[in-house]
Amino acid sequence: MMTITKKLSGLTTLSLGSLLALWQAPVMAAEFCSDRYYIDVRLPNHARWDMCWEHRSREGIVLHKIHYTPKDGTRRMVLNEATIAQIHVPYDDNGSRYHDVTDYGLGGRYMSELSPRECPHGKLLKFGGKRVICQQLEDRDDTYSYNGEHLQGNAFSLFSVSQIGAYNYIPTWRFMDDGSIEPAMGATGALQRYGDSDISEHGWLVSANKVGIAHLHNFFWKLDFDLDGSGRNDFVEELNFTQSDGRTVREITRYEQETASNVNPQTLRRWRVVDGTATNNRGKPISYEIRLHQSNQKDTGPTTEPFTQHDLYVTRYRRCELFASHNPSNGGCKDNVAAFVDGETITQEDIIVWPSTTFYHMPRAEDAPQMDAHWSSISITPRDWHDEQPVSNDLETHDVEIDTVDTTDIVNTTDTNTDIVDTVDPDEDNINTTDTIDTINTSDILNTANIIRRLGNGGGGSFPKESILLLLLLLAKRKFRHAITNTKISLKAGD
Ligand SMILES: [Cu+2]
Repeated sequence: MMTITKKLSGLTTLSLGSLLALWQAPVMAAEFCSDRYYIDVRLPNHARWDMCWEHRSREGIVLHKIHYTPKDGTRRMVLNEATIAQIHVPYDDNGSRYHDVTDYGLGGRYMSELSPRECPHGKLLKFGGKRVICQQLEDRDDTYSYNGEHLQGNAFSLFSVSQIGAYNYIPTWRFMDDGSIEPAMGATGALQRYGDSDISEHGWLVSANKVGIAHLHNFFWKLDFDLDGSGRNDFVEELNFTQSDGRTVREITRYEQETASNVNPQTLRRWRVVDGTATNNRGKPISYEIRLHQSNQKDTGPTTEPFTQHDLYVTRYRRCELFASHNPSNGGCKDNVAAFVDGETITQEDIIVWPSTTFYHMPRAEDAPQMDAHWSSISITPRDWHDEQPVSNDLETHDVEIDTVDTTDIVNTTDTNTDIVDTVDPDEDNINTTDTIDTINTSDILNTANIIRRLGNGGGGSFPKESILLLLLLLAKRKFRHAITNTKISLKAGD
């Protein structure tokens, strides 16, 4: 999809004289997919994420070729593919044991059409004419708050909604300005199964003689890490921390073969996917760390559900290994992720990580007739990907780059009333020229300056620098309008 964002984000980085050339330049096609399925987001503080997306009937929204570019840093691939691999929902009365992704599916007719109201200040992405993804910019936690300096962190998120039975699932991916990724799953809607009071020990009485049957939601993700773009030189480590006599000692075990592992609160266990070649400027291998920080509830199901025995699996890539359970086993493929772990070496092989987390849902009276969203998530954070804290507001060490702020950012963060861009006009896939004429107005420029001030020195402001920026932007605005007027026809043709 050709978005105005790409053009405008570059607008203020160019000299005013080259403005016209910029506007007429063709938009560079996405590297791995058509523009329509390409997402390219630059966060207000310079970090950039770009990726492709795909709709599948079972997995729903699948993300591909996920690249992260730190502020002033190198664009590198993190994940070749990221997807939901199963939602397994066994009920306490053993009356149902759902495998929602394979038995039903997150995509196709189960995927809901999103309304603009569900995506405030965001952008709706369409599949086959249906609005299926909401893309939003959002604040995250503080990047830091230290010695009187404060920097608000930001992120962008993608979510879709799938209705399966009475449940609405909300698969969500959050991409942070510091390179962190948070895959999350929300579940709302209504309780799926009730019984009468003779099975009350399997649930909770939510109204007269009506028991909401308790159940587990086991969420599985499938993460194909290809750090720095190469799939075959990544390896996986398990990190444990053993406490003894007041000291804690780190132990690192590198997986040589396919492995199933568990959360271990006693050893503070986490895992790390490490690139075999690329290092940061300090010579440390770049890596991403995986923590299952919500796995304080665990399902250990019957022997017919061996995939519940472990919390995280590491396997060698096989084309037919798609789902954590109920995997299509025709053609000799195994049925579930526990069976995928069959002793194969993972050295110099493309590695897949299958993290999971469990939510035990014991119904409450408050869950009927509708229930609130309950959320489960896992944590994927960079370790030695950077040389230091990658998000900085120090404009003295980084050139004053006005391109931090593009119009999308402005709309999403400070100027929600403007009718710019499809961020607030979800019915349109593409921007038309009428939209663009409005894109920069004086209030936006003022907002831009505000954002620069915030980025520049935590709100204190440095008047002369901003005055220059403001002047440049005002000049840019005049030139820009002129450029648009002159190139309206060529833009339409190129669109
Ligand atoms: Cu539930």
